[in-house]
Parts: sequence; structure tokens; C-alpha cells
Amino acid sequence: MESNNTKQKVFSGIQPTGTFTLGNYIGAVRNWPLLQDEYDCIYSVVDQHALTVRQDPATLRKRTYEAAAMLLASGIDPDKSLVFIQSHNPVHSQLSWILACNTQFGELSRMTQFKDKSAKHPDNVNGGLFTYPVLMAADILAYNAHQVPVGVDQKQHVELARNIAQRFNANYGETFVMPEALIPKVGAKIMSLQEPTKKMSKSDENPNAFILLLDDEAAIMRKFKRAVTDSDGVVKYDVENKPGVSNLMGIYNVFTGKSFEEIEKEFDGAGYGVLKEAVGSCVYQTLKPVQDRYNAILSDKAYLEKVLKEGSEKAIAYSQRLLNKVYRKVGFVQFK
Ligand code: ATP
Ligand code: LTN
Repeated sequence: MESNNTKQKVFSGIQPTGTFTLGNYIGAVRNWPLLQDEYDCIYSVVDQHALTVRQDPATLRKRTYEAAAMLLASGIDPDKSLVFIQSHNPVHSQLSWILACNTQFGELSRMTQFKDKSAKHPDNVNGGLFTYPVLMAADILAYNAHQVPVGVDQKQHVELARNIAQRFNANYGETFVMPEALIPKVGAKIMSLQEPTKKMSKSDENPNAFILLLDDEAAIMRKFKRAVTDSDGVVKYDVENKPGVSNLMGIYNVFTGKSFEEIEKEFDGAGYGVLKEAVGSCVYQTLKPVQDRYNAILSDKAYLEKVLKEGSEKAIAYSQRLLNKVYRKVGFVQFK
């Protein structure tokens, strides 16, 4: 990433809370490499965000490397984009404090992810979980990112980042670019294979509910075979009345490029078993090369560490300048 060119910036992050799911891939990660020619892209493994839920330290460390390897395996090219670990750049937390002082308690209380996660972990409703979206706003605003490619569940957080940026700009003068959520037209919310009205999530207790990017062929085929559909046996795209079948069709559409009409025709009279097998097989075909690249990258720790080091050095240099500007604007005495 060259800091002196005029390309707009893209920022996105993913938590190292487990192996990525097909939902993470379709809704977010798969789209990230597609932006690297048009934009200066900055992608981060957001380990600080992961800490809002209790983590085993050794597992978190391992998953952080794995997440970085998966980003590279998915097509992010470190010669074009920055890939780094969030905690390696202190600017995120430094900016986060300033932004927190410009965010209202009421705004944070309205965040649905906070409500969901505090209901899920009632014994650990910590301050970090509450201020999570402020750190996310800092991630985005620290690079003056124009576009933030995410799944639809993160739209509310990006909107909050916009509100914070707008408020700061109004109080202190033009400082931050107004970021926009870049949400894919299809696949912005891949549903659980077991409860198709719920988002597919890597932290689901039922492993049949999600496809992991590292699942082998047998696991992929088995999970699709067991996917919950309905009883009328007609392959038709109707999210409201046929959420399970529509979810499978959405996945098939993303990987084959076939329209819903074409898919309906292809499986006319065939029944769900045939559809499930076709979906499983195209998912496996797509994931196999990603898995192979992932294994190669993960086994070359020196390469991975080099990429992450270079990524964080550039990320620090870029965001530090913005932080200096923010410090000046709010009235902090310059450190000499
Ligand atoms: P967790 O289950 O630990 O809360 P998660 O699976 O929701 O995690 P995140 O790390 O929070 O994953 O999300 C990374 C990116 O993947 C975000 O941009 C998010 O919008 C996207 N994403 C997550 N789940 C889905 C899904 N089911 N469909 C589409 N996009 C998704
Ligand atoms: N909150 C996001 C992860 C995330 C992110 C970001 C996404 C942290 N910081 C900045 C986009 C931009 C999530 O839970 N998926």
C-alpha cells in the first residue's frame, strides 16, 4: 500500500475466534481480494475484538496465525494489500479512547450484537463487549477507509462509525472520511444449516449448523445432506416460506454463478437430495484449493510472520499520522 497515491482505502477485520465458516467466506473474506486492484486494502485479524469473549490464551494465539493464513489462502496478496494483527498497531486502541469520549452510552446500548452476545454470555458482560463498536470505528477511521466490506450483520456497527466520524468532524473540523459498508448483493447473510432463520456462526454449539472452510469432503457432504429444508420437496427460491432451500440455492448461486431461475429449472422435479449433493460438491470444489494454499502457508511460519510484520509496520506508519492529527485537534499537547 503506497500512502502517497490517490486510491481510496478499504478496511475490514475478522476475529480469530475459530476456523472461518462458509458464512464468513461468502459474506466477507471471499470479496476482499476482489477489491485489491481498485483500492488500497487493509485487512486485519482483530484479536483485540476477540477478547470481548473469554479466550484461552494459547488457542487465541494459534487461531490468530490461522486466521492470517486463511486470509492469504483466500487470495489476499500481501504485495497489494496490508495484512496485520490488530494488537500490533497500538493506534487502534489509542484512537478508540478518543472516539469513546465522542460516543453516547445510549448509542452503544442499541447495538444488536451487544444485546445478542450479552444474552449469550450473561456471566461476562464486560466493558469491552459494550465498547466493541468504538474499537471497530477506530479500526476503520484510523485509515480513513471509504469502504468496509462486511456481511449484513455488521451494517449497524459501520453506521455507528459514520455517526461517530460525523460528530467528531462537526466538533473538531473535517478529520475523518465517511466510511460506507460494502455488503454483497448475494450471500450477505448465509444461514445456519440447522436453523435456517438464524445466521451461520462459527460459535454455534451444533457443528452441523456450519461448514468450516477446513472441513473435508466427507464432512461437507454430510452436513449438507443433513441440512434442514421443508416438506414440500420443490426447489424454489422463497426466503420467507422456504428459508432452508433458499439458503442452499444462495450458496449454489454464489459458487456457480447460476441465477435462481436457472437453479429452479436445473432441479425441477429432482428433490432436495440432488440439490444438496450438488451444493456440497460445488462448495468442496471451491474450498479445496483454498485449503491446499492454507496448509502450505501455515507450514511456512517464517513467511507468515514476515508478511504480518511488514503489514503492521505500514499500518502503524499510516495510522500514526492520522492519530497525531486527531491528538492536535482535541487539544493534547504535542509529544516532543
Ligand atoms: P462469532 O460467531 O465468533 O460471533 P462470526 O462467525 O459472526 O463470529 P466474525 O468474525 O464476527 O464472524 O465476522 C467476520 C465477517 O464475516 C464479518 O464481515 C461478518 O459480517 C461476516 N459474516 C459472519 N457470519 C456471516 C454469515 N453467516 N453470512 C455472511 N457473512 C457473515
Ligand atoms: N466486528 C466485526 C469484525 C471487525 C471489523 C472491524 C469489520 C472488527 N473491526 C472493522 C470491519 C471493519 C465482526 O464481528 N465481524
